[in-house]
Amino acid sequence: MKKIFVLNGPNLNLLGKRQPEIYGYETLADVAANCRKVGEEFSLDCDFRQSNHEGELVDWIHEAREDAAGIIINPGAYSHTSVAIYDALSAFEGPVIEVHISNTHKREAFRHHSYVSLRADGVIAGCGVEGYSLATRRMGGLVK
Ligand code: CA2
Repeated sequence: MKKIFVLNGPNLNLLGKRQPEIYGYETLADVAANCRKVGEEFSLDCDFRQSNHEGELVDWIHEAREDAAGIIINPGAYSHTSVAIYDALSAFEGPVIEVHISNTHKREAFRHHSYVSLRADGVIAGCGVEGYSLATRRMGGLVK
């Protein structure tokens, strides 16, 4: 089994509890269970985490340099603001896939730019929480 990190940024702990018209009805725990299930098909051990704190996400990306073969990340609003997360990901050598549940390009202009996309090897947006399964499948092909 190869370990991958699946990292989630601020407010994603509210998934399934608020704004279902944008983010759907599944909770982050449902998403984690599904990632683990899909991961097993590709011999991936999904280490699934969420934080509301930029520095904690940076620390986890540093940890991934030693412990993870790839990173799937939904940085939430930090996608649009965080040079620190971009810099941390740039120091990670494995594949990075960025996931957004909503289609950020169909939303407010401030969501159209992502610092993380400058580093990501793949970007999935607007596929709902299925984007995490798609990203896990893709990661299975990249780290085998
Ligand atoms: O579409 C996405 O996955 C986003 O990364 C979600 C972020 C948003 O700032 C990005 O522009 C796009 C927001 C996450 C907030 O998640 C919530 C979920 C349920 C209820 C309220 C917030």
